[in-house]
Amino acid sequence: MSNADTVLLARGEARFVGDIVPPLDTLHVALVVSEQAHARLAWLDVSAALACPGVVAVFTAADIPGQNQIGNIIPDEVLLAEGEVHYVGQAIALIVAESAAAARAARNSVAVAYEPLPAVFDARAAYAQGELIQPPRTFALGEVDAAWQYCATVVQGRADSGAQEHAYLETQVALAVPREQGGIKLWSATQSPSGVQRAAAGVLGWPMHAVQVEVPRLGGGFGGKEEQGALWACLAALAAAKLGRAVRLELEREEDMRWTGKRHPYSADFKLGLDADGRFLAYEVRFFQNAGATADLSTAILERTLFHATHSYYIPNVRATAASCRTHLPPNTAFRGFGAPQAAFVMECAIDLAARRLGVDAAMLQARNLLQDGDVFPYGMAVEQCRARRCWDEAVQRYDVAGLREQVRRFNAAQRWLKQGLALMPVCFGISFTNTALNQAQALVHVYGDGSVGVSCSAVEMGQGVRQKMRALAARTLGIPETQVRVENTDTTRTANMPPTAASTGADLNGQAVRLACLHILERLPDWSPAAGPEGEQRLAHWQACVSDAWARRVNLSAQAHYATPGIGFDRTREQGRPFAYHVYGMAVVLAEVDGLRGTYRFARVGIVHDGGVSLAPLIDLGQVEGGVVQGLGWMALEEIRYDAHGRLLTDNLGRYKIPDIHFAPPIDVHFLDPADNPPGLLHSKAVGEPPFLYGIGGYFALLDALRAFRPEADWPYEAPWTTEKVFMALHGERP
Ligand code: MTE
Ligand code: LUZ
Ligand code: MOS
Repeated sequence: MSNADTVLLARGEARFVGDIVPPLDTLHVALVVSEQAHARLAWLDVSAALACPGVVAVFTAADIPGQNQIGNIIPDEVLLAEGEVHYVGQAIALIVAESAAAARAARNSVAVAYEPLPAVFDARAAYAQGELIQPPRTFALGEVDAAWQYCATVVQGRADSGAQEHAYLETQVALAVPREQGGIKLWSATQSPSGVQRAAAGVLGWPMHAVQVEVPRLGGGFGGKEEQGALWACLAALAAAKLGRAVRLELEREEDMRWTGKRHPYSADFKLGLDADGRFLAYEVRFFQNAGATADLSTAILERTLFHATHSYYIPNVRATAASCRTHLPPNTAFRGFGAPQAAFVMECAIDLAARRLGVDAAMLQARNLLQDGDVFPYGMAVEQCRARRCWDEAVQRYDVAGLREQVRRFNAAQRWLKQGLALMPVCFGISFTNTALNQAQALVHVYGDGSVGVSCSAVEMGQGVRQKMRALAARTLGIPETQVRVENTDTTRTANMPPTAASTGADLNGQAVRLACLHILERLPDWSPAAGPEGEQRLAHWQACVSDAWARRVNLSAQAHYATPGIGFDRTREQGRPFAYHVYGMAVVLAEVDGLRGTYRFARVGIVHDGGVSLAPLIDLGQVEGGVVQGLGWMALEEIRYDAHGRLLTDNLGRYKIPDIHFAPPIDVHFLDPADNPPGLLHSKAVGEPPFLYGIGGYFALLDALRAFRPEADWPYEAPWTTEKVFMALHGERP
């Protein structure tokens, strides 16, 4: 089954927010942002900007009619700076003009005077100063302090992973158009239409019903528009509401890179204890998360880090502590994996260090400690339907890991300047929003008089194929051809109180709701059987007859449905519960090759066995796995975010910040586990969006393995990413 959306995208026919033709009198905006990471705003004068040609208005915090607040989980984020600024790029004033060029030209006419305040950019430094977003949290299992004495080996170390730019193709964008009776319609590139609706209503001091949000589709989100679409939509809404004219706001690439948050960098201290057989007995880990200047989603991300602290392994005695540290960087935010990759990276570093100490293969320790049914996660949930071992065994066999190892050994013995390295990377990822309340979705299905069907739901299409999945699912449930089904844009007037499309739950939650709505309609069509009856053209004619007959009998041909994931919940006072509906498992084999003279490298091959359940759309899921791995490899290898000493982003374009391209992407073989039922999933499917990102972590260790072939004695710090510069210095710089 192909993805109808892909055809639209390939032909350039897909319509994004930027493709909406705005009203003739639409105004454009430019932002005045902070040039300082932390400062008191001593003086702000916009009068000269107001006098610039084409400028219609300049708005500051004082002009906000409702609340100057868009923080969602914690109300600590102002829309426009008031009194102080907390990061370079924070919005201070909004210039509204007849053209984007006129608005931008007026930017330098806004006078801002800063009184600098001390700034901190490092998570551990912020922690030392007590700058926390919330008190640290701890997940614990067993008796970790008592367990060390029973360990035959104990290793301790530190692991650091870096930030990551979302690099969605479509930058942040919004269009706000005033409606009659007051009110406003927003087209927003957001993963969270209801979140944008709530934030804009708050800023304007209006009830939510006065703000309609429509999302046509996103040119990629990857988490970067889960929370951070709101700021731009609210700014556009503010100007439109104040002026009674349409307002469009679109960031340029460098603005987007400088002003929006990234994946959270983490620093961690770990301690892992093993018995004489290589079984993990005790694990202690402390995470320092660099949250940036405001909470954003940091606390939720920190929570997912804790849930994935032990990753794919069973450890009977665990203490995992995590602190979300407030720094003067743009607020870091959701990014595919949502804190879990950062946790898994630390666990794998601990295993690598233990393997090195013991002189064994890391794979031996990984395999020995894999999760299995009957184990328990540190948060109290039992391991059920565990596929860790099956994925591991199938991958080891399918990709002939023993043969590969021998091949690498021979290659490395024969080559002087090229060395290969191999790593195995299991994956275990919990599915459901860890904030239980978010695990709900709505659908609205209309069967029109001619038998064609319109489906609306809470899911936002961002390239992950959820629209095609919903279309196929509705067609299959109703027993009609896909061509009869259209999936509408996500819109707050059609489905309300939506969670963001995130946590890989989009297809799961919305598919359940769409299916329920379709089933409601089927109940009212007694003459129609979705599974039986005539085939071909006759079948469609029969469907159409049933529909028009039902209409004549005054039967309701529309249905609304709501789905809430059953059986989940988490008690934050005890840090125990069952937060996830199920887990996704998998296993990757990653082969890397390093050029020791240049420090360059390539990933030669990736083989994956993925536990995808019974797929709703195999081609889409394949694309999700491939895309996820490449994005993960980029995070671990190429992509390095750098700020200068004043908190200004240096890597602010795609020349200075290197993301994976088609030349970087290795050949990837993906095998979906089969059979693979999944009772808690929609028609036995499994969520697929985020888990494959974690396979990319294998890239870090494959490179490390290759580097050790050059310098077996070296102990490099566990610091991702392995950029070419770092690889070069590791081989030719000072000995660590
Ligand atoms: N795939 C594409 N092409 N574009 C995206 O923005 N986002 C990822 C993943 N795959 C993304 C993507 C992230 S972070 C999530 S949470 C899921 O898709 C969201 O979609 P789903 O819940 O429907 O899987
Ligand atoms: N968003 C969120 C998420 O609010 N809660 C989550 O658990 C989550 N997980 C992954 C991605 N986004
Ligand atoms: Mo994805 S990080 O849940 O948007």
